[in-house]
Amino acid sequence: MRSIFCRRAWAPCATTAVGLLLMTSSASADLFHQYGDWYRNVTQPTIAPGSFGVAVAVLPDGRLITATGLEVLLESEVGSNIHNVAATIDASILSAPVDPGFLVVSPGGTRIALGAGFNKPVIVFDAALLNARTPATLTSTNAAAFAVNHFAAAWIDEQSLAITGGDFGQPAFVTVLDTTSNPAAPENPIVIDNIDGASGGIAIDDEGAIYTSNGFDNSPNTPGTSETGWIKRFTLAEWSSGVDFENDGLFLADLLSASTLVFDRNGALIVGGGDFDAGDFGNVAVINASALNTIIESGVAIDTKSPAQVKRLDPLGNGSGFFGAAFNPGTDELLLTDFAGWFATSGRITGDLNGDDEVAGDDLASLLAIFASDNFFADLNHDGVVNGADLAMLLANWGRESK
Ligand SMILES: [Ca+2]
Ligand SMILES: [Ca+2]
Ligand SMILES: [Ca+2]
Ligand SMILES: [Ca+2]
Repeated sequence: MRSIFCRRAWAPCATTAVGLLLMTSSASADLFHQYGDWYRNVTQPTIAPGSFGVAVAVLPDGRLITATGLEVLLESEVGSNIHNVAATIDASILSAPVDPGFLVVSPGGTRIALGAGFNKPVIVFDAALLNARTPATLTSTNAAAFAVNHFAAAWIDEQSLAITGGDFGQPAFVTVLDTTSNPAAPENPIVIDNIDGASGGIAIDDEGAIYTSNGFDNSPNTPGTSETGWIKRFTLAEWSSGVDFENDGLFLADLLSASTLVFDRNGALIVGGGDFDAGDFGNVAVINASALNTIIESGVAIDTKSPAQVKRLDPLGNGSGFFGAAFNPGTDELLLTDFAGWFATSGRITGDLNGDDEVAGDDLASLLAIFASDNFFADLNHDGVVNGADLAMLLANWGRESK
């Protein structure tokens, strides 16, 4: 797939606009309604010495990929919670462990970008290199290391990576990195400038619009300037010609710190982070797709206090935590990450094994065909075995369709 915009001019290329694959919302039911019904624990790899944590992303098939230390790990199968080393970073491109910053997979699943963290590079490589039997060694011949400022990132297509960055106390910005450009001279122009705070999260919708936030307000006492957790949307036409965060774009909501932004397959926007000064933390916020569409198309403000528009997910159940988030396109789950633990909550109704939004005969046949196995999709209570307890859960929801 080629880039969605013309090089140099930042004008949309009509002939390549079909390349956008992100969050194509089907006519299917809304995952939003099921999130938070219950949570399962997800095992994270051990944090490697020298790293502050583990970065995580999800492959299109639902397996987690993670990064810590100088390694990239791959989950052995969907939901296995077993993470095996699938690539190691050679000292020629990175000598100290990743912080890490971020890990993101391109919409087509072919490319991976690993933000190594403060004063470290963004490392880009082909997903096909990941191999748990014979882990790849990432070098300058099979990977590209770009010395670019970064906090969070989102792929626009298989080539272009939108990145939030900035320096402490200075206005943050968004750049778009051409990952095929020369690492010695990266093509990485600023497209959104003058964010009055630290870098926040970033996400791209199916129209190529960029969503980003003020991650930590630089000037909380200056009226008229953006505040921690302000999320704004910039259309493709707007950011392609360069915009100013404070003066341009569409204000969507003030939620948490929005230091994570990610879409699910229905177009709901998942918001992570925390705004401690405002007492807004300890959960992940999910903005329903219809509330988003309404403000974009009609200008009607999002009511962040309405649970029908913005759902708050608190997997720890105690109002604490500072969460990151990812959407799993293979399982329709949200992955919620905090230092205290990782959790997943499903957008599917219990018993809908194939994700077609209803519990019916095909689901029952699937469950019976893999009875006594440890199949992730049929192990509805996640106790490691498919048995009568799971069958009972499926039958309890028989005939149910998601909303
Ligand atoms: Ca401000
Ligand atoms: Ca706020
Ligand atoms: Ca089904
Ligand atoms: Ca079970």
